[in-house]
Amino acid sequence: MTAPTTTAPILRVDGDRLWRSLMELAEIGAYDDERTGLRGVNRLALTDADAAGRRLVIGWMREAGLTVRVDRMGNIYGRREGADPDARPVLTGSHIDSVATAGAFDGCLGVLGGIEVVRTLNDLGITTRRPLEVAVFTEEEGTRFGTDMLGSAVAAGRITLGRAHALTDRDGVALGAELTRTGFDGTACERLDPPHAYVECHIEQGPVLARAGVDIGVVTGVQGISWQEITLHGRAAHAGTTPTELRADAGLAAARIVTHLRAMVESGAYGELRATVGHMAVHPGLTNIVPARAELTVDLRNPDDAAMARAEEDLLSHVRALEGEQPGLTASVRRMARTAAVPFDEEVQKAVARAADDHGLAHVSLLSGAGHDAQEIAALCPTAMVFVRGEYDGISHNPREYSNPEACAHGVDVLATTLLRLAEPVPGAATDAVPRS
Ligand code: HGY
Ligand code: MN
Ligand code: MN
Repeated sequence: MTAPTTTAPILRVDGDRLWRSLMELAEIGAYDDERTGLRGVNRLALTDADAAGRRLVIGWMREAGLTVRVDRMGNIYGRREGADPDARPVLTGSHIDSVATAGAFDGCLGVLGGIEVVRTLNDLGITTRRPLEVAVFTEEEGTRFGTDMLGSAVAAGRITLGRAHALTDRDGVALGAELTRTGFDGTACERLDPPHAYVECHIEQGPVLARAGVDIGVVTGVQGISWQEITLHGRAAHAGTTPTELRADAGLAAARIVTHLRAMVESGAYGELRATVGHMAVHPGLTNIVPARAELTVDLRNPDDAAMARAEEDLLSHVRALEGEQPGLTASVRRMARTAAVPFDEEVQKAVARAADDHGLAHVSLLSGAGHDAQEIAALCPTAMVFVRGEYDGISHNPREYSNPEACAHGVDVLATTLLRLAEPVPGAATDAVPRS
């Protein structure tokens, strides 16, 4: 696809209206976070809070004149018709499901930014040749049903609907049942027809843009992701009477894995590997009983697929070695999610960079440390992302997550201009820049 060459208009959105929408959505699933003293957001996929957020967003889509459809994976699409209804649409969007200790921006900026672009096009009476669609993908975080970018992976065909529906949360509740319970078991086909292009606006969730002193990131791609669940089976025993050499201590084995992962990262043998044990539990979890069982999740990230594969190998052989360390200890490993590094489309990246230049916004190019729906939709069409700078070293998955109103508006301005150019404004439509409100 060639990047749009027209020096088409630049589009400025209404930053205050965008901010109001962000703050209103953030109140759904809000909680007072004791650790930080801040207002956090807990809106796990397909919980009542997520369902309420979905209904609020669908209301805003309809107010903006979008035709809304929900597919069998619960993905929501709002469609703005173009002059050429047969033209493949330009797609934008992201997710509104959150982790349990979220802020107001992760995913939401991309969905509400897309709706704000539509509102601005409506305000200006701009018609585009191509339709424009705004997507809300289901279970992007993967924190409830254990597989991230799930809705977009089903839309792109990497994961089947049946497999996704059968995934269960820690209480054994199946995703398919939750779609039905919340009323988001839509009827539209879950496989997305390839759009013309996809551009997603998202907070960076890291320190790069702030350290570079810029608001905008042109995202070159996403690093590889590997999620595994490791269960260590030991033997419950009395904490006082059981000699050390007779123990099969699952807790000890789990601790050994945590420290081994950090040693792998610090060894430098696996490039820019990042390793996280986000969940760890021992059972029965009582003071005077040697742990019979331990479960932990391992999240590995690496921009280099070969180094990632070697790291996974190293981890697996370490787990196998632990089995020989204590009599009777065994381990089981379950893959939860695995995606290779994904490069984004050069032409779409250029379109984003050109839009930032035309807005007079400095920008840097960078690889995404986080996973995003864009990495799945990239399998269907030319795709790239606009990153928005965060404060406090871009902390995220923490209620301290914060991007200021200016940075959010700048990011969505760049998104709006990029989308407009890709969707091709129909001559005669008002195309002046909208003065920021
Ligand atoms: O895990 C991630 O990178 C994203 O937040 N789903
Ligand atoms: Mn996200
Ligand atoms: Mn996230």
